[in-house]
Amino acid sequence: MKTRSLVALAAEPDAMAGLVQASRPFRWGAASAAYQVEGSTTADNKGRSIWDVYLDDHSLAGPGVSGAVAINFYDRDQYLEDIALFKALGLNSYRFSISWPRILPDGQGPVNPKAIAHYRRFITDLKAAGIEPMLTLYHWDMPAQLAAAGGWSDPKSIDWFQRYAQVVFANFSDLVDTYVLINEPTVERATKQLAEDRLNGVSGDMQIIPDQAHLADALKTFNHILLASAAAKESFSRQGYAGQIGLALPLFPTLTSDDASEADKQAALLADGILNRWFLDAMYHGAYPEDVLELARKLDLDTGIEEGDAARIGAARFDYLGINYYAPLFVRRPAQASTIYAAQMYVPDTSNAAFNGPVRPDQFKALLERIRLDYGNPPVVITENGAGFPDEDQLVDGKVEDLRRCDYLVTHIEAMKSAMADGADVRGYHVWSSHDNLEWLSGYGSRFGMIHVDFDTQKRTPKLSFQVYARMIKGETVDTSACSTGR
Ligand code: IFM
Repeated sequence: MKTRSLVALAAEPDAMAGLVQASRPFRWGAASAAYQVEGSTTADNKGRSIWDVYLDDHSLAGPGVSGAVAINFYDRDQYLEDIALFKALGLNSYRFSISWPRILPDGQGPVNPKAIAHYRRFITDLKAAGIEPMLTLYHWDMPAQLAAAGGWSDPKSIDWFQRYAQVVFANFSDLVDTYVLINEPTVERATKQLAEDRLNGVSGDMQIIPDQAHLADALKTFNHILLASAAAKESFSRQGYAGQIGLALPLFPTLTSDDASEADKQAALLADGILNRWFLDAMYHGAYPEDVLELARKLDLDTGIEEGDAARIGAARFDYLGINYYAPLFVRRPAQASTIYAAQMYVPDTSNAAFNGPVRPDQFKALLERIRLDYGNPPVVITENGAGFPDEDQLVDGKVEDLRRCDYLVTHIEAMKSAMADGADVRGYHVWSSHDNLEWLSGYGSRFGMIHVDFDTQKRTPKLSFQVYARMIKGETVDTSACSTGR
């Protein structure tokens, strides 16, 4: 059966398999992040994060929109009910993040024993249900003091993060063997830029591709994040812990329209260099991409990058590549642009666009093929894949028929399997997200979950996508006809 061969394929030994437990079954999972689900933002001596500042102090997601309750996932009674749902769904993996300002309330020390105890109990509860933890150390909730001191733009962030990672490894290594160090550096940067723009009264949409004015800080930030990750991995290895360490990168196939000009194509290539190859080339080739470096030289950017930085990142040899895939990015050079470099993302007219872009499972397969062919076929875990659509997720007669999400999941899992059949070394897949939750600056209006949440009562209702994903995990052959109304 298809799914059995998928599992066998995923477990097949190869040159790098010593780094991943060859006997481990394929991870069928779902994902979430602390600030988006936990609530209880002042419980157990938690410190503040930049997101408490953005939403509670400045109402950047709208009046009254706050992470103070979210989906109440910090509450043990609540999360035990949720774990029971995960078990019913058939998950054997759950990716979640722990909150840096809970563990180290001021960002650097002292350690908060209540937070450690909370997460140890949560992980123990997950494992008791047969679900392996995939622990993310950082999913955007930078401690407020560190954010005020410059966050990832400050080279000291490398030491801040390394120290935090050491605390995490020391307190969880007996329970956890798979870590995601940092989630989506490029999207975090863009989201923070949007937040800062709103604070400064500048309107506009999120720009994932940094513009010329923000490029120096973007490249500096990405370099610090990669160095911080290398430093954490070095500590992990030095201390002799066993396990797998990676990052979750949001990778974006960059596309142009059929009638693209040379300038549009150049813009798309540079966007690919900045968003994708910047990370992949450093991690797998030990060098930053020459076209982006050349642009930085031409623009005389102060990136703070030093000789040997990319080599250190390559030498860290991360154990697996975490990929967050949602959609490709269409890129063009704006007609009016006067700067040397100008790359603008846009969403082409399509009836099939989700919140995060056009629905293109073919591009998911192409991305996995590219990783296999250009980067030596490293072990890959899909750390996020999923979708939300306007006007979906209506609760009617106790049911939520999220037909488009269901279709998205079926077609993307098929695309992944097809890439695996061609040899891509994919070891796991996590749907974003298990539940509807707090979508950052979009607040509670953009739902991504397989479990509907009534944000007033906290009532959970598994959606159609939950039922269909459960069937796929069981190994049933499912096609998109499962995603029709009234079954
Ligand atoms: O909700 C986010 C998540 O925090 C990071 N990846 C994309 C998701 C959906 O937009």
